[in-house]
Formats: sequence, structure tokens, C-alpha cells
Amino acid sequence: MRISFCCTDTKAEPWLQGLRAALPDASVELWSAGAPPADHAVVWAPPQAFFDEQPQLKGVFNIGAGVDALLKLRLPPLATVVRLDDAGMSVQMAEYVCHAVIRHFREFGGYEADVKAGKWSYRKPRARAAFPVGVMGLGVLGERVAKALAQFEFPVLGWSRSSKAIAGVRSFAGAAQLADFLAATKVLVCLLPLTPDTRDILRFDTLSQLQPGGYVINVARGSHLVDEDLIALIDSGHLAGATLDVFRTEPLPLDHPFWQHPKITVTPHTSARTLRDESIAQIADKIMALARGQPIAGIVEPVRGY
Ligand code: NDP
Ligand code: OXD
Repeated sequence: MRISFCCTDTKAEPWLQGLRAALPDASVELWSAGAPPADHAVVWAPPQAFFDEQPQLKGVFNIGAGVDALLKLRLPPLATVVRLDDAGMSVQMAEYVCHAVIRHFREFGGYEADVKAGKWSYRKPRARAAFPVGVMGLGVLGERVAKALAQFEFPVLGWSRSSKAIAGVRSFAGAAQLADFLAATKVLVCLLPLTPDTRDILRFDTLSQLQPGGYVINVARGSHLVDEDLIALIDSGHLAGATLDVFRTEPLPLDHPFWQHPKITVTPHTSARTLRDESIAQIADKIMALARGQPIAGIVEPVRGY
């Protein structure tokens, strides 16, 4: 079996070594133009030329959970596209989102500023019941995040395409229930895949439906959010602020207003990193399962976009 590795912005050698160790009977090579045809590909942001040369691929394994960039390409017609299915990302996402929610709810940013100014001061405790957290997207990552938030006794709501039964999470489903979900939410967490249906979903008319003093945490993709609408709603006082990990252009351009906005916290697309060892183990297991004709999790449906 031949496996081609084609990942931009990724140090290839440790991945190649790991894949070779996990799949000793396979030939695993770094792709270069004109390379012989492979059976499977392990990719992140590959160029179109890669797929144009590899029309016979059976499996395309994305080393991330989001496949929005991959699905923009012309893919081999018979290839099964597979995304990372957790692989150590959900616990990181739960840490990041709980940290952002709690930092906002407990006003730790204000305490940090006070302490820097040599001020010993208390803020009035806030009622947890007044901070319902709504998670958009209750998939592999969103479900883990929603359950983690529920452990801190926040009221937790979730919105997805199909309705869910998750203990401690009030489920809303589909476009018909979006307005009810938003109206019941104060802290909004976006963990949707980027698809034609979800692009720009965090915009003026949706964000203005959040409860007054709302807060936005976007850890999915930058193109879910209309940047200027968020800033307008924060500056008007309807929203209290935002924590953003993903941006329309990455790295976030230095002149972007998000960098300096006092009520916006930015991080460099780091909320849930791809973990190499976990990912290699998952991909190798799935390649072997496919070879045995067994079903695997994490298969992308290109038509629905995730
Ligand atoms: P999943 O595919 O497991 O979950 C997607 C969820 O979104 C599902 O619950 C799905 O509903 C819901 N959904 C999809 N489309 C719609 C829609 N139109 N309306 C309502 N709900 C919708 O994805 P993951 O949880 O694994 O990952 C989510 C995203 O997180 C990724 O696509 C990626 O963009 C981002 N990500 C960001 C990272 C970072 O470091 N910032 C790291 C990893 C991922 P249903 O369950 O009904 O199908
Ligand atoms: C992913 C990401 O999609 O890191 O996995 O954003």
C-alpha cells in the first residue's frame, strides 16, 4: 500500500516517521510533483495539483477536524474523505472554552488589571443562572464543551442540525429554532463547521438576538463571524466582549482592530491543536480498518460540507 503525505505548514519528517512506524507494511512518502500514484493521502491544505495527479486515491485523511479548505478543491471522485475525530482535540477545546467563559463570568480580566494597579478590590458575585451558555454545533467538539460547561453549573443550551439528548444540555435544532436558541443565550460559543449554511452566521441580526451583555467565543472558523458587526455590537454596549481564536485572514493582520480592542481577547488559532501521535494512531487504525473492509468514524459528507 502506498501513502502520500502532503501537508503545508507542517514539519513532514516526524509525521513520515510516525506513519511508517504505525504502518510498517506501507510505503509512506512525502508528495512531490510526478510521484507515483498512492492509495491513501494524509493531507492539510494540499495544492489542487496534488489531487489532479492522484485521481485514484481511495482515502483522503485530513489532519484536522475542519474540512472547509479541503472541500474547496476538486477531489478524486472515489475517495473517502476522513476528518480527525477528536484525536485529543476535544479536551483542549473544553479547556479553552471553559477558561474563556469562566474568565468572563468571574471578571478575572478586571482582577488582573486591578492587581497590576496595586488595587485590592472585590466585585459583586454574579448569578450563574444569568449566564446561560449556548453552544452552536454539538458534534465531537461541541458536545464535549457543552458537557464540560454543565459541570460548572452554567445553564447550557446547544444548537445543531439534528436535535440531541445530552444530559444537562437544552437542545435546539435547525433554522426554525435558531431564534429561540439565541434569545435564551448570553454567552455564545461557535463550534460549527464552515459550510455555505454557516458562513457569516455570527452577524448583526443574529448577534443582536443574544441577551443584553452577551459575549461571543468563536473557536470554529473566522468566516463564521462578520467582524465589523461584532465590533459595532460591542461598541454599542449590547455585547460585553468576545474571545476569538480564529479569523478570516490568519495570521490576523497587524492593523486589524481586534488586536487593540479592549473588550476582545485574541489567540492565534490554538484552542485545539492537532496532536501528532494521537492523529497518526487514529489515521493508521482507520487505514487498516478500511483495508479489512470495516466501517470507520469521521467520514465527511461532501454534500453537506462536514
Ligand atoms: P462535527 O462535524 O463533529 O460537528 C459539527 C456540528 O455542527 C454538528 O453537531 C452539526 O449538527 C452541527 N451543524 C452543522 N451544520 C449545521 C447547521 N447548518 N445548523 C446547525 N448545526 C449545524 O465537528 P467538530 O465538532 O469535530 O468540529 C467543529 C469545527 O471546529 C470544525 O469544523 C472546525 O472548523 C473547528 N475546529 C477548530 C479548531 C481550532 O483550533 N480553533 C480545532 C478543531 C476544529 P448535527 O450533529 O445535527 O450533524
Ligand atoms: C482543525 C483546526 O480544523 O485545527 O482541526 O482548526
